[in-house]
Amino acid sequence: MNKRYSMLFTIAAVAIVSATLFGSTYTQTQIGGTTLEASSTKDDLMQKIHDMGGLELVMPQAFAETDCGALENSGRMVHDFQLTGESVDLPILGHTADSPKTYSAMTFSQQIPGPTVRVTQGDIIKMTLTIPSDEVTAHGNDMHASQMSSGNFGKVLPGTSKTYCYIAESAGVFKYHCSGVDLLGMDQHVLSGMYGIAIVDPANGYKKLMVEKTSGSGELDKKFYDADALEFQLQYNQLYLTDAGTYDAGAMFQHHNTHTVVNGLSFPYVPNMVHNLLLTGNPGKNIFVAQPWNALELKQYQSQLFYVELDQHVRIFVENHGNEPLFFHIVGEILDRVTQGNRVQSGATETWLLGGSQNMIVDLVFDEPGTYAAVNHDYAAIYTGAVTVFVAGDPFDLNPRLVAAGVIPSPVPSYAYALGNPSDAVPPMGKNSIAHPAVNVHGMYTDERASEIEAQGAIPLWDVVPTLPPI
Ligand SMILES: [Cu+2]
Repeated sequence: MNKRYSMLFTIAAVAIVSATLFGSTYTQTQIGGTTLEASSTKDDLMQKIHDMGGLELVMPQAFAETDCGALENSGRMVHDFQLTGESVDLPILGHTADSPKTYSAMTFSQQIPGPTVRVTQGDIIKMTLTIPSDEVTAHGNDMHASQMSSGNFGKVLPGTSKTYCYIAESAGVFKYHCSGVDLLGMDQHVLSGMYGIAIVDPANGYKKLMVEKTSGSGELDKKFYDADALEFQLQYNQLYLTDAGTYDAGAMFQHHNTHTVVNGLSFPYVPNMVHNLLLTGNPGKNIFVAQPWNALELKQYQSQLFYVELDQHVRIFVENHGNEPLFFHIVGEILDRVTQGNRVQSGATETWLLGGSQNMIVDLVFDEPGTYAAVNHDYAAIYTGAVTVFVAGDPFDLNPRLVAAGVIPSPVPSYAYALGNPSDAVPPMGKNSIAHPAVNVHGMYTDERASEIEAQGAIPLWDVVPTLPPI
């Protein structure tokens, strides 16, 4: 394939559904600040506390020690976590190279979601938020992995930076998000893109995965998989936008979202023209119902797929940043284990529910070659973007063709060896991580950020694919 193809698929169907469902824009007045004021006075409150016998505040160590100097010299591992707060325009559904369609995004470090920080339970996270002097607003950072006074999450003004340290005492997945300008506008900042996760690996590592199977004669058998796993991260949210691409608070208050985003994009992990070509011989013949990010010119925004091996332990870190529930389901699969914090919540379950600001770790194994779509099993969410396609093994028998074309030297257990997995879905390596065979540049990144991801070793498929021999 030696020529570039323009966007080959119009998203008319999606646009029509979106326009029908979400065309109207609410202009209802926001709740005023006065509504939030407590009705009792400070003196009343103090008197009540006195009458109760007073309060004794007992602060755990992680809560009390927010001084970086003392923590940095404690002998614990310190992770320097540097973030910037920057407003930029980024593409939305319907965007093409010829006809740009963008919205007013807010980012941590020019990417949505912000960078993932990964540590081991008991380590110290040293967070520094810097706001460039030309940024239009102040920002803050509330990290749910911390246990410290909310005063630390206050506003950081343009041209300044702020640092705090804390011990990541609890294992699990934890959201971090902009706290607005001392809470003001927090909804706008978070729903415009200022969110990310901290992954805190358990001090003793992850547990083996046990999967129940029945043998040929029908008796129950247990199969154990090593704790090491191929890992992905999936972060869910919504966009509430006006036609002009600005934040629509009225729509938010009515829960009328305009897009559902997974790692910052609607429909980010569905087939693209390269998959069309490999499977049908025709880059213009779509193989999936919605392929909105379907041209090499879209670079880091061109959709990509997740590739896993058969009989491989897969671990997915999931966070729901949004206002809507997430009914996490993988079509054709069963979630072998669901963990929240460091506690197993369920095993062999079809769907698991996450409310706003909730997370989980899903462990599973794909047994059969095929394609599997991870969805928010809410139809409104599916049709507005919550679809992630996993491809397990070699269901399309591409190995002989890839070997014959010289793309790979010998058959491979997953297409990740040829095309890589998307960079925005691959968390940093942790205690029990299996390295991905290759990673491609994909995500809601600015061009500048995409260049940095590429410099770290991710493959720019939009440059590489046109150089490949006929397959
Ligand atoms: Cu902000």
